[in-house]
Amino acid sequence: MFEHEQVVIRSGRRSRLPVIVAVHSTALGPAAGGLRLWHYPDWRDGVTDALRLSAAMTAKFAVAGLPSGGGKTVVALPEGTVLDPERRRDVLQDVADTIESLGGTYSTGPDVGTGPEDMALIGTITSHVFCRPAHLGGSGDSSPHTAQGTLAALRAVSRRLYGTARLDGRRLAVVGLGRVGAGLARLLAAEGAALTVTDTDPDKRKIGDELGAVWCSPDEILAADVDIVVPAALGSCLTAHTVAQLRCRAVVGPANNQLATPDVADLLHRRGILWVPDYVASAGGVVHAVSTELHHLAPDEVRARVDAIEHTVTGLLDTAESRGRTPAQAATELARRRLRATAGPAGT
Ligand code: PPY
Repeated sequence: MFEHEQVVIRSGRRSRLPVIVAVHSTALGPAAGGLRLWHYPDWRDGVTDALRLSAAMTAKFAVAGLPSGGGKTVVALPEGTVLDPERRRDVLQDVADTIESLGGTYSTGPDVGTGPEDMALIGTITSHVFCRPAHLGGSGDSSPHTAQGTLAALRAVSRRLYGTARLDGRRLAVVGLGRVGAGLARLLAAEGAALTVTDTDPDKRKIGDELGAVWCSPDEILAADVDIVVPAALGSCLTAHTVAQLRCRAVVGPANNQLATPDVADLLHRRGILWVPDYVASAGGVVHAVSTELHHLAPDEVRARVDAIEHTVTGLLDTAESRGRTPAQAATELARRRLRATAGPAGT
């Protein structure tokens, strides 16, 4: 079933690359979601990614209790493409034109492959952009806040499984040391967690060493003997095959689209492994951006909203337990309920 409100696929005027903007829903408010600038075997794979990621943004905002809708932009780069600065600027301007043409229905932000400087450039063409650097009036890099929100989710899970929200001495495996993963690993190390880490980029081993973490190869880390696995790399790491290998009690992390297919949530449940939906654990970044830039909250109020992810997760785990559901089902039902409670797309 096609459930998106609008999907725009355009060949960029300057770059001639496919710019894909998927607006999944504006039922709760104007849509937001980052710009993913990434390689795909075929541009159609970029469309599939945009469709899934934008739907997850709708659920992310609904469960976080924010009045925004879900969208995402993907620029599908052919495999092996390296963008020089000039071409990168062309791509970003093409994206900005497309967003501007949507007239505020959708605002973009950072995602895999983009950051605050890219948002600054987009901001020269359209005002519908989050996370520009602070000196330009934006809320800056969202990744520390995504990491903070994931920490809040981990506390809720720790309390449920071990009776304490403290993570010192807890064994965690962080899969991926990009901006969010490395930030989260630092927060966890500072708290005294025993870390195992990995990344597909061997240079990231330095970060692990700095934190006193055990390095593990990417294809072995999911089977590591740890308490909690924390996916923080590109999506779809949870498959029937990898779930069978897990030795942990929970999987909680900031990576988007962790499940290869939705039924993998049931496999995790049947193995007695607690999985917090990615769109719940990863909400800290958008919560920070939207609360700061749209709702103009003070920094301590914004921080309280990010930390409230702990209560959201606790609530979902309670509901799941009392109704005999998985946390994934409890989250889907909460999102549906909040979306049903509205009249329809914004402005109708
Ligand atoms: C996400 O949370 O998946 C994002 O897309 C990041 C983001 C951050 C801030 C505004 C919009 C999107």
